[in-house]
Amino acid sequence: MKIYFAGSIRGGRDDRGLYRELITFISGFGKVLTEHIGEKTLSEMGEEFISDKEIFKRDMNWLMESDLVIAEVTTPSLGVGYEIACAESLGKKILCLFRKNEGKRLSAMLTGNTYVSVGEYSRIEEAKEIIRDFLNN
Ligand code: 6IA
Repeated sequence: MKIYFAGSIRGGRDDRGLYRELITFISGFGKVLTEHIGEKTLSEMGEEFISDKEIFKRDMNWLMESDLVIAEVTTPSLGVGYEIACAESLGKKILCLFRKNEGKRLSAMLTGNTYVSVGEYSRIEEAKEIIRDFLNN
């Protein structure tokens, strides 16, 4: 199983540690194509050694190749929103994870979209449980 994990990069890197922990957990179920999303060294400015055109091309290829998409959407990111929309067009299964009780509300484009599964959680253990259920179905 090939899994595309999406998380904010230029939208803000506050949750990078959380992404990393989720990616490690998801790796127990299959190959995570986008392991770098949790990298500590990857800043909001992104990678300097690869052009944006190359990033876009590579990520779109990975998205097409993937079996399903898991996106952590608490930190709003245009790139993650774009990837979710593309994944829907490609007919991929999509799970969005959103941390509740932080005074934020998730976009209605996701909460109102019956194609997308949205899992709300407070603690990371709950997020893992949601992922486990999603992947076992
Ligand atoms: O708008 P954002 O930058 O927050 O969009 C984040 C999303 O777009 C992620 O889910 C990624 O899949 C994708 N993305 C955006 N920038 C990059 C990127 N920069 N690398 C890979 N995917 C990206 C360079 C990082 C480098 C370590 C290769």
